[in-house]
Amino acid sequence: MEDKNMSKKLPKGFLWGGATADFQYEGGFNESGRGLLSHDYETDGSKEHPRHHTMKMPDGSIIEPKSSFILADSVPTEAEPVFLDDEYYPSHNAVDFYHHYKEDIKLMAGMGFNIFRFSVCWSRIFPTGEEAEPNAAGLKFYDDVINEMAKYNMEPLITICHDEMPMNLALKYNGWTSRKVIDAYVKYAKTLFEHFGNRCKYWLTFNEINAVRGFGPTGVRNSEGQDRYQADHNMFVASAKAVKLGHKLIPGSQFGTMFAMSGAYPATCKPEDMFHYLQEKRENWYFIDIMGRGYYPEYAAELLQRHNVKELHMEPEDAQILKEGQLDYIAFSYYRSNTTKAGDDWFNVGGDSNPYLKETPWGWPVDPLGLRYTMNEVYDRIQKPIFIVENGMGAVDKADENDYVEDDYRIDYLKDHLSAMADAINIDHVPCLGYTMWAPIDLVSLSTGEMKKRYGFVYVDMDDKGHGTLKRTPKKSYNWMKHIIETNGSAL
Ligand code: BGP
Repeated sequence: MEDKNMSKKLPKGFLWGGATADFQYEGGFNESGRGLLSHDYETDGSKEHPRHHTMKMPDGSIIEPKSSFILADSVPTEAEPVFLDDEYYPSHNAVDFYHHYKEDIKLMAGMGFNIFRFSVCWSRIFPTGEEAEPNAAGLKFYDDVINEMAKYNMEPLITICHDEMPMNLALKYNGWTSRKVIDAYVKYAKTLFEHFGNRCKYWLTFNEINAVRGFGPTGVRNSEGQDRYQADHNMFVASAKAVKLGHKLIPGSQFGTMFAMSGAYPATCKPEDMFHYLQEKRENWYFIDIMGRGYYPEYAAELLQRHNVKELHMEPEDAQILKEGQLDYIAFSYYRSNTTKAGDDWFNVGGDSNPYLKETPWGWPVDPLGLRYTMNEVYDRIQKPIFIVENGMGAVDKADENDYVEDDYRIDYLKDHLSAMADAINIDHVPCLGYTMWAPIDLVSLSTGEMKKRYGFVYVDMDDKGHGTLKRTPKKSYNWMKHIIETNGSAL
């Protein structure tokens, strides 16, 4: 479906960059007064390595749940988080952007990035989420980062909350189920607007809001059903309040929320599979519709009932808040597509494999045309510009003795996806602000908590247990991407 004759050159001003998340990249967990973060306890979700989450019970005993899902339900209110000396916590040091930011930003600038998406660590700014005043040392770190970027004319795209919260808010209020967390979030967002608004135009209120659940991201103990959807409602209100406030405080600011979008296909043309597919799509549209259009869609009643939600608690002013705090653009991550059929679980990421697609070593189907499809679908529905803020290929990179990686597979993946994106923009006329690839410098994988699943244009010498020199070495894809950006897509 790729149109080989059509130019891939992108419109003037297209934003090219990369994307990262604080707890996977930054490290510096005990620097600048950073408080405990939910992800300090939930860092590893692979089957072989259940998410790490140690808690001290009131009687002093230590609990270590066996899986993230059991985990979320079993966190007792009175428990205190503790760290065990002999355990490795990826969020603690990550790949140490905290001390390497100058070097990393220079490397990104070397590829020609004009934007860099990063998330601010909430507990670096408000260590418990409840302080009266922000932590000045935490703000300074991001000042330094943004000022360093400015030297290269690289603008920030700030994710206010990337699947995390100060641990205190999670334990004390059962995370996002409480409206107290809305207030804490809005105060935090306001601090960021007042402090960085003169240098930052593009903002994301949340990362992958449709996919986040579990104790780490939402701070909610039972992250399904009633509690989960209540938490989502509170996040919608928090986002809308932040958008309204941001527009007021920062003239010309542009707000999005990031949604996890996988292309989805019905496994067959059987009507039951097609209807299931419709319902499955609504699992995502629910979030995009509410935040992009500013109201709950009619189908929400059926969806909530299906998820055993009895009633969402809403304040009388919420409808107006949602209306006034609509997003300016729709940002999404796109890595893969899925198939779905009647009887599959909701959110059944994976489904049956698609015989028409190849898969990555992690079994993720590679589907560039699905990206073009998704861009069209989102724009047709919401009629607001798109921003692709995550896309990339996780692979086991084999570095030679000089730490050099020949990652032709990554080049192929990116070439095909960027070409599909260019076709959506140039042929289908989908307005798209930019593209930030996940993740320009190798960092800790979210789903495995390890280093072996790498995405970067730049190799980082670190292993799954945090050992290594942290030396940065550009891969083959680094120069390839540099050329694509230099030609604004023409070389695709
Ligand atoms: C997205 C997250 C990122 C990131 C990416 C890749 O869901 O927003 O934080 O990690 O997925 O996922 P993984 O590292 O599990 O391959």
